[in-house]
Amino acid sequence: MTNNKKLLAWVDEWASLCQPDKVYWCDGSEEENQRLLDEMVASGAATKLNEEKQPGSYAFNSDPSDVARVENRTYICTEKEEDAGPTNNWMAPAEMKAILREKFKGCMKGRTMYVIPFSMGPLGSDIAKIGIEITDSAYVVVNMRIMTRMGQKVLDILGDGDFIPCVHSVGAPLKPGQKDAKWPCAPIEEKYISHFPETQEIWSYGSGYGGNALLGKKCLALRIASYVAKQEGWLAEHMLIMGITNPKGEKKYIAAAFPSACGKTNLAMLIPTIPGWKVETVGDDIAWMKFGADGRLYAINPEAGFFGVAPMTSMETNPNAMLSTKANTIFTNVGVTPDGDIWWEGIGTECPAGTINWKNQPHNPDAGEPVAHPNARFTAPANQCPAIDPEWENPAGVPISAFLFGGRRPSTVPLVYQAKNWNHGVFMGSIVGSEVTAAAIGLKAGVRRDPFAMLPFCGYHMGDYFGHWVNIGKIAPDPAKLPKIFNVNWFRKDENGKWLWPGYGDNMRVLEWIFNACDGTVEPVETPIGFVPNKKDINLSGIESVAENMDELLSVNKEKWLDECALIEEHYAKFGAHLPNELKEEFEILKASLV
Ligand code: SAT
Ligand code: MN
Repeated sequence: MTNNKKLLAWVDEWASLCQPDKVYWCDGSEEENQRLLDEMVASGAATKLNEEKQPGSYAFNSDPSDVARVENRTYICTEKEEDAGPTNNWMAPAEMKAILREKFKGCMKGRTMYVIPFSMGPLGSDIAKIGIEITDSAYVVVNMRIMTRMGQKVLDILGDGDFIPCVHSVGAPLKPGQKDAKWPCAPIEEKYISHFPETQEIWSYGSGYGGNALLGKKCLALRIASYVAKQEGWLAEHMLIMGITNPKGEKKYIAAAFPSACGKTNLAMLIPTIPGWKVETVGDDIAWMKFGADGRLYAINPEAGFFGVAPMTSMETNPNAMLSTKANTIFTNVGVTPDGDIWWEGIGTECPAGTINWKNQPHNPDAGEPVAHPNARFTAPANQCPAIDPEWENPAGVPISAFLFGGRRPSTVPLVYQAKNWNHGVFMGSIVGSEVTAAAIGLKAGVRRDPFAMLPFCGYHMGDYFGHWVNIGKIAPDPAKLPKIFNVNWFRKDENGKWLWPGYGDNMRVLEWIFNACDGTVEPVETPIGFVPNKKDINLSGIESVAENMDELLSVNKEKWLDECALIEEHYAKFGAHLPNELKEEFEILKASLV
């Protein structure tokens, strides 16, 4: 319970607007969690999985219209349209609030309004931020309990202090006696994922899925936090954080940005295929970073769990993720086998006959439809990861030695290259592109520019965000201690569409080169786009057959890069006067070096 007057008044105000049957304050206890899960099993919303195979775990199927983030229904509501920039949907705050007040009116009829106090970041850490989410979804409550530090302990720390108010409804009020849907939600055109960065508020209506509904994640820890970070001179980024230890026992942390569903979770939990190296996981999706007293940049993972893509995750591809999900895990849109186990494409076993697919139908192998939705997810507690880093909850964070950017690029972009300096690295981040994946609804296939993998997550003008990155280089207490910047591309293909690089645990070979490049112990090759490795410096022992692909993997084809420049030109044109001069200069240098 709480005596926080602002909080009590805010909850009252929303309860009288949304008109739930009751208001329930979540304490975060095991007992509460079990009760909510039992209720959802009883109502048919959840399936309890086999207690032997998946103890404490549950499966949910979403509505087919509610399977991922909806970018065209996601809004940044700043007073001035220009401040949201060309890459965000914009509406004036007053206009959006007027629309949404109408929608929220009575929207929780027949439901419970849950109040979820949560902390992004270790409890009580001075980098952490407290949010309060009100929601009419018990599914959201049990997921938030895994993804954040949640419950009474957060209220105790909050005291009379300030919090970020987050309002969520699935947008499906019940009439008296009406039977609830298995996954209630509103039609796509009625969904609104709205952010008010200037007043630090989040109002989300109509979706129950992932980043649309678990408001601590993309909404708070990225869209609102990126805005706050710019004001305050720190970084809120769509990055995994991992620790890498070399055979001599030396350890470095790196942070890496890739668009959704490009393998961040796999990289964060990688098991090296070269002897003597160790990888440990701090986070798989979001990094908040501030300069420490020693002048280095320190990162925390604001989350407490993993909301990872299930398909293609297996004991082969990512044993640490599989083991993280072995108990106390929520699965959304996976298949459920007749003996109550989970199944998805690429899990590494044959699909048992009689498996129920994500649409809650018996799987028909002849119908050509997948068992799991391509964006099916697991929600698993981070502390269940066998490779969790001993420092992962250190409130001071971990020191970052390198940033990696990347995406899915079948051609043009080499396996790895290093920036020449900070601003060149910012340029690299600003031009990241990737083939579209299933993590968002309604995107056209093909390569799309996704600068810093922040396109759907930046809470303000993307051009100003580039400027903020340039500025971080300027305000760094000691520029020599800034992280080195690299771009990687595990997804290069040959002309027959075959992968040129084995990926997964073998990505350690590229990380080894990056680790050594940070120490300056390898001699890279200068190209127009940056420094690529000397072939001999990539360790191929055990995968000798890849040697024949290395020329192609490390090649920088001038023709292709000139084509790329035309695309960068188009991309950059969007930012107008907000594009920093430093990046224009970097672009000019690149173009000049290609002709
Ligand atoms: O649904 S989420 O936004 O949390 C997942 C993702 O797109 O990365
Ligand atoms: Mn993500």
